[in-house]
Amino acid sequence: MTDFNATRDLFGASDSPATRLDIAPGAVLLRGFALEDVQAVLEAFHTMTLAAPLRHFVTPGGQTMSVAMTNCGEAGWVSDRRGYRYDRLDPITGTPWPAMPAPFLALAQRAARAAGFDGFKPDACLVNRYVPGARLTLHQDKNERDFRAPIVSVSLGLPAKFLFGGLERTDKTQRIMLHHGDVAVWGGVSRLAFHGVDTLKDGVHSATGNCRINLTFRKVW
Ligand code: MD6
Ligand code: FE
Repeated sequence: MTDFNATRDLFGASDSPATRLDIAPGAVLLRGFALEDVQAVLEAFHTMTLAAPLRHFVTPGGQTMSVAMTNCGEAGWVSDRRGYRYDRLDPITGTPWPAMPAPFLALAQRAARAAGFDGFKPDACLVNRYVPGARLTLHQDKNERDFRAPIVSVSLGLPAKFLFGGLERTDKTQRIMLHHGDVAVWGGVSRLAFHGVDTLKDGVHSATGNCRINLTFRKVW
């Protein structure tokens, strides 16, 4: 199936168990890259979701999304009947999104550098929570203003099957399992590739319980 080029210990501390896999030009998977940050990142996740609770957005078509979402950073991704967009304010609280926690920013910048995108300055982190049965249909991330910056995507908790296609919705998709601690970094000619997440299978993970948490860092403005 997928023709991965795996290279062990290309980056990071010499005792890092991380492995780097090329998914497509500009798209790499850093297996286990976030493991050393997990404790601090999950603590920050719990604190920030108290200020900006996870919620189920409604798509412009009127469907309630199965994935629960929230944001931190200056720009937050929101959806309602009027469309998808980024907003400075949380529509639930009417206040700015919580600041990006330091452990989030540090991890995102370390991963971007390891993937060859030095100087990444994310101003948005979309936080996704999947419970068994939740899925994300094929989409492009194209509401950001600047496509030169990559997206850094951190997976925590239950594993999920990531679908990675091409620049057309109908292009063939690769299927890649994303595990606890994996980080995908995604830019260059793959920046606008269609992608999605297959229906989450039931299970329990020691770090998150019965769910998968995904953090995607973007440069929006
Ligand atoms: C997820 N991720 O993994 C959803 N988008 O839960 C995304 O939609 C995504 O992982 C752009 C780049 C990487 C991603
Ligand atoms: Fe996406």
